[in-house]
Amino acid sequence: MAPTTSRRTLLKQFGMAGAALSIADLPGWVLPALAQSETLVPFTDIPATFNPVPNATNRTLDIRKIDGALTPRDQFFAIQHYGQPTDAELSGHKLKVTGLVNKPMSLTVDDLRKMRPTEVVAGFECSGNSPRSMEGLSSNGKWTGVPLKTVLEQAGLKPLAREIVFFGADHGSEEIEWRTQKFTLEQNFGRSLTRERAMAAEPLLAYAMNGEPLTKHQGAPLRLLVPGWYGVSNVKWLNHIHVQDEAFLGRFQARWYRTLRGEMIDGEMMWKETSVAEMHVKSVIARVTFDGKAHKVHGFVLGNGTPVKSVEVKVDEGPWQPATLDPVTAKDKYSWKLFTYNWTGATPGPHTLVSRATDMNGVVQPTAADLETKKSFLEDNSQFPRKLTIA
Ligand SMILES: Nc1nc2c(c(=O)[nH]1)N[C@H]1C(S)=C(S)[C@@H](COP(=O)(O)O)O[C@H]1N2
Ligand SMILES: [Mo]
Repeated sequence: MAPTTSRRTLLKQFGMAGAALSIADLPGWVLPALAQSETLVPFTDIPATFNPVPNATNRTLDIRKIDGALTPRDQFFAIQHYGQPTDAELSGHKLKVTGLVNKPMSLTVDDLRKMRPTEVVAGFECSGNSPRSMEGLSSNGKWTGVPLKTVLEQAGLKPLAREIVFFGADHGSEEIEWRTQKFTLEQNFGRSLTRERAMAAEPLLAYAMNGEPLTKHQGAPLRLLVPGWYGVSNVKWLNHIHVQDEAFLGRFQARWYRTLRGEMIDGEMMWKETSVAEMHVKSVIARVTFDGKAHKVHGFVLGNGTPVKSVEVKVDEGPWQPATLDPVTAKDKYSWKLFTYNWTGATPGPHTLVSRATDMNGVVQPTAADLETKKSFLEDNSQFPRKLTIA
């Protein structure tokens, strides 16, 4: 079966969407689509309090529902710090380009639609995604838009332009402390990219996902997409690009989205604070199914676009065993990569399953213990051991 064909679509076509399943262990969860003979083996590590509430402003993906490469738009995870902007704030939307440019601009999404479109399949996760959120602050979409570079070239960056700042229509009151002074000021959500990064081929001004206009959750009518980077760079409800010389030090650039970690340099521990940027390679076991004979482990890998060399699965204290990468997503640079592992000879009783990914540069997904010197919780790409019980 082509990995891009949704199993749900197939089930619908054959009128089998209502296959009988035991829902006893899944309070508050929508059931994933399964082939008629398959059952879902419930994880025993999902806290009773964990509930993704699919229609709230914030959304967590139920990763057990992943049944194809693209996350449907009503399931795509959603996070924002100031809530969604109001419809009034979005009406008459324009993208302004101001600052160190030869030609300041004001573009409608229709203006952008008239430019040559690009498509990219790109998955991302919030840098706060971790086992605590059952790794559900992650999704994968096919994005359509105009390369950021095209618009910046039309505006013409002046020689002094070094920092490109992106603002959303959403805003909030920020307390800014400076030594003994405190200010409360209204600010829009803002993130920046260096000139070099902004002028690279990948960043996209996206107006559609999975072939349909963005929904409000995804930042309609326009968002920035920086393939290979953590979610925070993908500014939603984008309405203003400001070009400047100095580094942008707004809250979501310079304060909230930083990671503090210790690094041994020349025999001494150095404490580094870095800005959240490219994703670190991570694999996650998303679901386990049973077809009456064998168990199958399904999962995904996210990363910065470096090809994935291998994914391995370990059962209890056994050896690492190779999993199979889905060949289509594996070749799609910024897509998440799907993998499966055939778990044969599962014995009755409780088990722990864990996966780890290794990229072509030899970077191996760390264990939680390996990340001990990472003090702040963002950018947690640790291996996620999953627990279940075989009947
Ligand atoms: N305008 C705006 N864009 C934003 C945010 C925000 O608060 N406001 N949150 C960011 C964060 S922290 C994440 S993880 C991603 C989530 O994108 P999604 O909601 O499409 O999944 O959006 C980013 N873009
Ligand atoms: Mo995020």
